[in-house]
This record gives sequence, C-alpha cells and structure tokens, in this order.
Amino acid sequence: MSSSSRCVNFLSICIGKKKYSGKMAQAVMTPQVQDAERYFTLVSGHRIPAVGLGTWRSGSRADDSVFNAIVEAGYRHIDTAAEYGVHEEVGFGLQAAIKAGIRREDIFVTTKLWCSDLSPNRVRIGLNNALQELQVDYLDLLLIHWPFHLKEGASRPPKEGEVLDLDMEGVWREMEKLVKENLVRDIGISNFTLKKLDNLLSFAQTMPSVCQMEMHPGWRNDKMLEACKKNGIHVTAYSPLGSSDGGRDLIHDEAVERIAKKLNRTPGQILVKWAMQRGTSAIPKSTHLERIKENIAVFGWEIPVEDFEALCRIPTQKRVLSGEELFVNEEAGPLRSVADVWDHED
Ligand code: NDP
Ligand code: 1BO
Repeated sequence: MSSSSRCVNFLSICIGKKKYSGKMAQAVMTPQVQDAERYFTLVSGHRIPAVGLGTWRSGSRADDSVFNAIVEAGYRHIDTAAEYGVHEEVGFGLQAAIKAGIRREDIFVTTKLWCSDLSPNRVRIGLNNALQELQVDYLDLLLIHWPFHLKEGASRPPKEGEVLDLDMEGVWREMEKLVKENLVRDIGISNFTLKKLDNLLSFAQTMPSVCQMEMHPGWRNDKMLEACKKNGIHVTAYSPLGSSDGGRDLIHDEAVERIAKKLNRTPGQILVKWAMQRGTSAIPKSTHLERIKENIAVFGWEIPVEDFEALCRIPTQKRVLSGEELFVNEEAGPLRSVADVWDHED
C-alpha cells in the first residue's frame, strides 16, 4: 500500500511499564481491492496475509518490531516460534497493537512446536505454553517446526541418543484435536520433504493448510512448491531475503539489484514480490522500522515476466538452513549427514 492511500493518527499505548508509540496507519482503499492482493486463501477457507513479519533473531526488539509492523506498517501476520525465545516480546507487541485498536481477529498469528514437544503427550503442553507466552487465547496457525523429535535440552549438534523416534501420526492427531477445540484455526508443517509430506497425507484427517519452507531465488525449492500446490497446501517462504543467518546475500545479488533499479524498487521489495508472484506468502524479518515498512510496500505493482524469469534462473541453488547443526550426528546418527535430514531429495 502506498503512503498516499493511508490516513495517519499518532498514538501512545502503555503495556506494563513500557510505552509503545507510533503513527497509526489506516487503510482508506476499499477492503475488496486490498484483499485480493493482500491475502491467500487456505484449504480450510481461512485467509493468510501475503506478507508477514519474521521474528527469528529479533531478541528484545521483537516487541517494538511487532507493534510497529502492525500499527505503523499495516502487517497483519506475525510469524514466530517457541525456539526463537521471543514469544513474550511478541505477546507484548500484539497486546499493544490490540490496545491501539487493531482487532485480534484481524491479526494472523503463527507459531511452531519445537522438536522437544514433538511427541503426542507434549503437543498440548507446547500449545498451552505458546498461548500463555503470546497472551492470546487461540492461534491462527500452529506448525511442526522441523520433523524431528529431540530430547529436551538436546545439544547442538545432538549427542548420541538425543534424536528420538518420531511418532508423526500421533503428533498430528493431537494437533487435529486442537483444531476441533478451536484452540488453533489451522495446522501445518515446515522443513518437510516430499517423502515426509506423502507420509503425512497418508493419514491426515485434517489437511496441513500451510507448508513453511526456505525459499528465495537462491533456493527455489520448486519440487516442494509443486507438491504443495498439487495438494492444495499453501506455501510460506521463509528467509525470503536470503536469511538472518547471513547465509546468502541476495540483497546485493547482481540480478536482484539490476531489477530493483529498473523497477525503481528496493532489492528487499523485489525478493518479497518474487515470492508472492510464485503464489507463496513471505515472512521477511527486520527489527528496523524503515525496512519493516519497505518490505511490505509490495502491493499495486508487478515484476514483469522477463524479470521474474531472470530471478528464477539465478544459479547456485543452495539451502542456507541445512539443519546440520540442529540434527546431524555423523558418528551416532540417526541423521548422519545433511542429505539424511532432507531424505536425499536435494
Ligand atoms: P530474512 O530472509 O527475512 O532476512 C532477514 C535479514 O535481512 C535480517 O538480517 C534483516 O536485518 C535483513 N533485512 C530485512 N529487511 C531488509 C531490507 N529491506 N534490506 C536489507 N536487509 C534487510 O531471514 P530470516 O531467516 O529471518 O527469515 C524470515 C523469517 O522466517 C524468520 O524471522 C522466521 O520468522 C521464519 N523462519 C522460519 C524457519 C523455519 O524453520 N520454519 C527458518 C528460518 C526462518 P535487520 O533485522 O537488521 O533489518
Ligand atoms: C533454530 C530454528 C531455525 C529457524 O526457524
């Protein structure tokens, strides 16, 4: 949305001892016009905003980032995870935004079950912790963060015996119950392979609505995108700018920079828009207000086909997040290599 399509009020909100201040952006375009571009519809019938705020590595700035993203920049989707250690900060930001007048039902909150909660008897505990820390009484989307079961407090990389058997069917059944009880509106997956997706679909009674995967022009991950599309599963692109991990500097990629200059946009906007034009939502992370605003200024324009295709031809396809540090134990296994993590599909 361009700044000319907004009217602005200044506001100041107190949550506990902290004051949240900002300029409140209010859309003045008709809702129908905004919605067509701003949302994707999930298999459940619910809608997911096309752009969300990532919170990995946001640390103590997560509360201000969330508040500013919602109130000042117009975001309606916040992506977080128990493992990011920022649930409480995200909760403060959400509460401040709600106090500022944004309705809870207009904000899409995604979080993820960490690997130590991936057993049937831990799913509800993980959910309850998330609800309490985020100060919400339901989640819009609960994802399996990574499809591996780790012992509580597992080392990185895991020691022998710290990667446990995973009862995926049992875990999914428990997640399905959370949907029936209206504690979670949609359930989904992340970091899955074709093999793991096929297995899940063989027993799922409630379809995964969303699959979150690393996706950017440096790791297109076309196979998973196609498989998800075929099964009606919406894909969210994580690390759409090339990752907080400093892994792939797409912001300074020659093709991205050239196209940004040609279209009079920023590299960040080109990368987010590329994700959207592939039919995926994207969750760029930033703790800087100007970048938060920049990354969502992606509506009302398109990347022309030839430039979109040039971005799809960027060579050196490589994951940034391989999962090696999290799950691989070369000597003891059960995952002895990155190839094992991804079922030898890359
Ligand atoms: P991103 O691809 O979003 O990149 C974030 C990095 O880019 C940060 O260093 C940020 O710095 C910088 N940045 C942000 N905007 C701009 C801009 N406009 N111009 C230049 N630099 C910019 O990385 P993430 O890996 O964080 O992915 C996004 C989100 O996806 C995560 O935060 C998390 O919520 C989710 N995720 C999910 C995973 C999963 O396993 N399901 C795995 C990884 C991520 P700064 O903050 O200083 O602006
Ligand atoms: C440690 C978790 C990886 C980012 O989602």
